[in-house]
Amino acid sequence: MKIRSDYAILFIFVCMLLISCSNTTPSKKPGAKKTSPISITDTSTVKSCCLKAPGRFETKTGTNQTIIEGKLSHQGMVYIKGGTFQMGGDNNQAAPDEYPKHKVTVDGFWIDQTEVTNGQFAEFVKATGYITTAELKPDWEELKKQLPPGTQKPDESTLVPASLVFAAPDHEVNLSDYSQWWAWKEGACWNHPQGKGSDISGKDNYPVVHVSWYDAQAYCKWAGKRLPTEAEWEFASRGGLENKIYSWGNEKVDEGEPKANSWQGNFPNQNTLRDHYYGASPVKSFKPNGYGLYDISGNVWEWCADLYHSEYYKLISKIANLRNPKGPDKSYDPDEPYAVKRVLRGGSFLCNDRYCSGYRNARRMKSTEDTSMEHTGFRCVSDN
Ligand SMILES: [Ca+2]
Ligand SMILES: [Ca+2]
Repeated sequence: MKIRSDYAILFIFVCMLLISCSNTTPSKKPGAKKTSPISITDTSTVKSCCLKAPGRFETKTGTNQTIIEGKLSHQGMVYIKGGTFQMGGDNNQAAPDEYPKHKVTVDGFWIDQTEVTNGQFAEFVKATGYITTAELKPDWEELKKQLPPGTQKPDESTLVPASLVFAAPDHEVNLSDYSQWWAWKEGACWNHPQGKGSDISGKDNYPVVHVSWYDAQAYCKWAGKRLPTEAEWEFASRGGLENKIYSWGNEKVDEGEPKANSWQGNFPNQNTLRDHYYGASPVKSFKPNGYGLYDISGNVWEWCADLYHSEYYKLISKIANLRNPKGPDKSYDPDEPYAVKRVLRGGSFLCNDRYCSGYRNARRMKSTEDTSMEHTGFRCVSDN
């Protein structure tokens, strides 16, 4: 079981890096405006620093590439007229961070009808020469400044450009242990999604994955757009329906016709393929929601602009006439209290009711800004 053992070591390493990265911010964070109407202070009373979600680590060079703001095109976008809605959990699957449900107003905005595709991301890379976070070798001299004093250098073999790839076990596993189905894969990145030797030939219309929050921000800037706020994303996902669990209504995800690319069967070792897709599907493979948005539920998780704070709704819900909230000004996840995290929404091909039910309108996910994974992508919005 040498491979498993290596993974365990690596995950511990990544965990250490996540913790260590908490107080360090890259010199440039594209678009990282923090204009929250409230201030949330750190409530670091949580003792545990268990690794609850795999993450990568910050690489300064990955965030310093200059991207010139591009000219906006509304091709492939739809305009959503603003409105007021109830934001937050709709059923007993909701996690504590989805409560309380609270009234939010968002102004109108344009939004991509689909997740950003490989073809679109390839155009961006071709035009800018951009290098994604996953393609950069970690710099130990930089990393160790962010780790507890005396931390030993990990094996050189782990300090390589890499990303997190789904690796299904052949047996049931403890769902609290992510390392059972995530592998740190050398060479995995947006155009080599399974690592060296893999490619995206014929997959121009699949969502781009293995992109960090920085990568998503860079693309948005190049496209003259931005990432959606969490409130905009949820308003868009609801598709004009009120207080429904899913973007299509309340019919359970595995009843009736397949409505989103998710995981059917026993996650993560058995997939019945009821929706015909084991991994990501081409965008527009499932019906759009009421606003004409495809795969807003499922397929790949989508980065939002907002920082993640587990207590955010509790605090912000006390504000009357809440309009265009932009998230807290400080990140806090009790699972990893020292990590700076951003919100992700919508679930992925790995979600099912046994596990995360990520395809619910209100489900909140979070990850460090430098994390890239096989099930994570994004879509963009613009104000005009
Ligand atoms: Ca599927
Ligand atoms: Ca999606």
